[in-house]
Amino acid sequence: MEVGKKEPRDTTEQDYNRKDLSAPQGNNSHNATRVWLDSLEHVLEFLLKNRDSGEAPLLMEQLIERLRDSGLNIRQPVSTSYINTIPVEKEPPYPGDREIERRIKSYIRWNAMAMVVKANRIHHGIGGHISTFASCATLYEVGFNHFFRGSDDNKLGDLIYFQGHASPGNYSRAYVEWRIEAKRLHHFRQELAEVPGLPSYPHPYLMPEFWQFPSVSMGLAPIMSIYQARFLRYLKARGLVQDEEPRVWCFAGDGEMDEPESTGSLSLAARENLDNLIWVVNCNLQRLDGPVRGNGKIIQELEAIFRGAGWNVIKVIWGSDWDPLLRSEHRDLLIKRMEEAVDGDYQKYSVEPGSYTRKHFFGKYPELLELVNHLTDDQIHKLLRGGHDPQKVYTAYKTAVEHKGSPTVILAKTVKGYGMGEAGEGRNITHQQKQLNEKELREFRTRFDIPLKDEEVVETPFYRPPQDSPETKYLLERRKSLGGFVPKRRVKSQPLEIPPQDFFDEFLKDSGQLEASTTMSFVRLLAKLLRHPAIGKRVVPIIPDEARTFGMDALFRQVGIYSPKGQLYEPVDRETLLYYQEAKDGQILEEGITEAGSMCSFIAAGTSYANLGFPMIPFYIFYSMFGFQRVGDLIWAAADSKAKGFLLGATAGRTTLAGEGLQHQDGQSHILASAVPTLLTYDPAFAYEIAVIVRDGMRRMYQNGEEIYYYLTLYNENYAMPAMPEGAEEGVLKGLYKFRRGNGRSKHKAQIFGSGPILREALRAQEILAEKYDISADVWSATSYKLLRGEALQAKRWNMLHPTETPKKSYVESLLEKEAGAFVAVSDYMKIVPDQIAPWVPGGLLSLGTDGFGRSDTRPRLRRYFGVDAEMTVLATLYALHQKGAVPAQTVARAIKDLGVDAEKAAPFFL
Ligand SMILES: Cc1ncc(C[n+]2csc(CCOP(=O)(O)OP(=O)(O)O)c2C)c(N)n1
Ligand SMILES: [Mg+2]
Repeated sequence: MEVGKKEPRDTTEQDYNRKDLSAPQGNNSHNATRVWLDSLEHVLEFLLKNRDSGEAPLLMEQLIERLRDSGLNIRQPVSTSYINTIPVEKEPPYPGDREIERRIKSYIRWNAMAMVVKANRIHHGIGGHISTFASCATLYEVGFNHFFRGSDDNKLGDLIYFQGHASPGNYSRAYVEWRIEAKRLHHFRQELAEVPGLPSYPHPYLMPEFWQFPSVSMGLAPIMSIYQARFLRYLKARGLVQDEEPRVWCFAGDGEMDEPESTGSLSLAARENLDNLIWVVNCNLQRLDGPVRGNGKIIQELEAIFRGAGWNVIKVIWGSDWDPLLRSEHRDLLIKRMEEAVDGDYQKYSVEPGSYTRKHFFGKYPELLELVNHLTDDQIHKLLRGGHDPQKVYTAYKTAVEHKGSPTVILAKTVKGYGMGEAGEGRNITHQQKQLNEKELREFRTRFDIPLKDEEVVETPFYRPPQDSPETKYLLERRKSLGGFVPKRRVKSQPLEIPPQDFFDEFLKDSGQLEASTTMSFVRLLAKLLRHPAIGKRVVPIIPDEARTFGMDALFRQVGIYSPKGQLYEPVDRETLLYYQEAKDGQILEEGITEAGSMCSFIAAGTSYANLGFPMIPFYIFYSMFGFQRVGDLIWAAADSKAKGFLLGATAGRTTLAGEGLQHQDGQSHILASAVPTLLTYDPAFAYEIAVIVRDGMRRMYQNGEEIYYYLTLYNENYAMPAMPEGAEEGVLKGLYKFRRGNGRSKHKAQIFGSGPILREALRAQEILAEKYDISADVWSATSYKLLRGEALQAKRWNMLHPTETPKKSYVESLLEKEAGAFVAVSDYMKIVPDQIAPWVPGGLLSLGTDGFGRSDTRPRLRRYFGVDAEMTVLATLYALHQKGAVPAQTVARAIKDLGVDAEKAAPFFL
């Protein structure tokens, strides 16, 4: 041991008892610490004594606030007092003309209400909502007059997700903006009327010049808005857009926050510092049936969730009328009372007269009762909630747009059905209220000063101030200075030039000895597209943590994984060629395990051609089982959004994905996909089919401007890829073509349709049938039953409606009419997939498929179990021929034995 150095020793119990471990620095600072600790002890003593007074949390909050104000990095508490986040002293002056804005807002309120009332008067039960917009009118109007930026002058406008069922408010504003005419308001929810009406909700598909984002399926708009904001950053990081960054706003309901999609991706928004994103949650404390959190406080609960996730939270709870009360000497007691009351109480206060609130809210404490002595009952009833006070809302929005480093959520307290009075204000029935009687209409008119006479009110006419009125001038000037009207959807982008045919040629050739799966073939094509000098930068590969499963890890190095932070660590596989490379300008969106998030990225990229004026080509590749049945509603929203791009369901097929079992093996996505009208679905078997489909898809979507998108299933079975047969292209795209003829010499004929890797079972069946049963079977590749059916339905409909004219023949009919023998279809999907075309197959179609739950086992065993292997295909062909009288029953019975099929095994359909 060195001389002069003290030997270290363990801390002893006496040390702890001496309580001086916290001040090792020396006597002076030791004493100072002692004093601080003592004073904190006093505070603690005080708090413990006043445990029930509600002062403890307040004091703690004030302390934390002070510490933060003084620049210390203090963690935010997850919840704060039930008061506005921004104190009154920090409110900026209101920049607009409050009076004129109030009048405009009132007219918009009136028309929004009137359009629902009128529609339901004429068509009872047509529906619509009054109370939601009534609660968020101020939240919208402050935005329209001061914040929402339009996209005129070729700028990128703000991207705004409006609360879906508040759509009457948007239509009504468009009307007072002189953008749409009264006749369209008259036809709200009557889109099939002669005068085209207005869609119930924000549907870009149905009103493509107006709506940008579908938002009424609860929870989808919130999650889509996160990935939209993120996609803007992605484009910027990759140097693809240089304009001033638009903001993404999302208006959502408090009930809507219960959807897992609403809150499921909050942490991504915070992690990636999306300060271009602002959510406004309209906390009217009610959902459809009743209170959102009657026994609690939705605003407090949401605050904790958002803060916990790292968001900037701004609570707008109380209107300016409360400011003097909150400035009084009884401030703390008032806050305590505000915190005691639950949302169910607050709902009651909005329904009952002021006397009730005086007695039950303020009356609980004599000091508070006295505090409101100077107010009449009516004044108490009208004490505004923050979300109805333009000053408070403006303050919150201004703070939100100036906030840096994280997304902001504004939790605005409102009253559902505000202004509807007895017809529904704050009542549980308000969500469904579609009618107001004469008295209620008159009260509404009076409350909002609508210039209509008593006798006019009965008719509930729409009202808009004349074009040269101060109100119209004001609101038009406001919109002009903010860059134009919103919402507005416009396709500004130019068509893309698609790579020429020879770019794809390598995929049309025979692969020789080389075996590959359709997944590998697709990945090779994607890698090549990424390298294309013009198109490459527009390709957006999206993967939910499955790149290695699909053999896409080579792309990590080729184009990098997008991360706003770049790569702050050395990846463990750095010395390998294909290491996990994250980069600020990475091109891959590696989303982690979130199919919902990935789908939102797909939508953001797929709508970029319209919403950002810059076409991008997303390729979203996922486990086919976790596509349609997992995020089917987002796939539906993609169609409504007019998204373009390619969805790739990989590891497809109930039997091709061997081993994975019931929860993974997909035999149904093609049937679920068949329900989406603008989705083109394909089940390709070979590399050339994929190349033909992808090329044509790019041509149709990005060159011809068709607003469609694609779903392709990809499999992981390896085999040699054949060359494309002469002239097959048309059939590949239309859904069916002859791949290999039978020998033509045999006694009987048959036609077998195969899809995906199961086409190879059909080819094996072809051989067995020729060798053992003297049957010449032609084998067809059926790439899309959905498309065949769609085209056949068109022809059928035309024929039905034009009975005296020469009937039209569908593609599938003209293709099959000259073919002889029995028709059998086999695929790795449910029988109902090929059955889609059965009505047009001469003599009917016998379909084999994979109905039932999957099992973990080998491919041959699974294919036998579901009855989609070559042997079962042979059997089915024989049976189909027998039914036509061509083959005796004994031949079929013998074949069952010869082919080793167990006829008594239970059918797997319901097992
Ligand atoms: C996924 C989904 N489920 C159910 C509905 C039906 N629905 C429409 S509005 C609504 C209540 C919405 O409550 P909230 O989000 O609080 O909105 P508010 O009208 O109160 O502003 C429901 C259940 C829907 N549109 N979407
Ligand atoms: Mg609500």
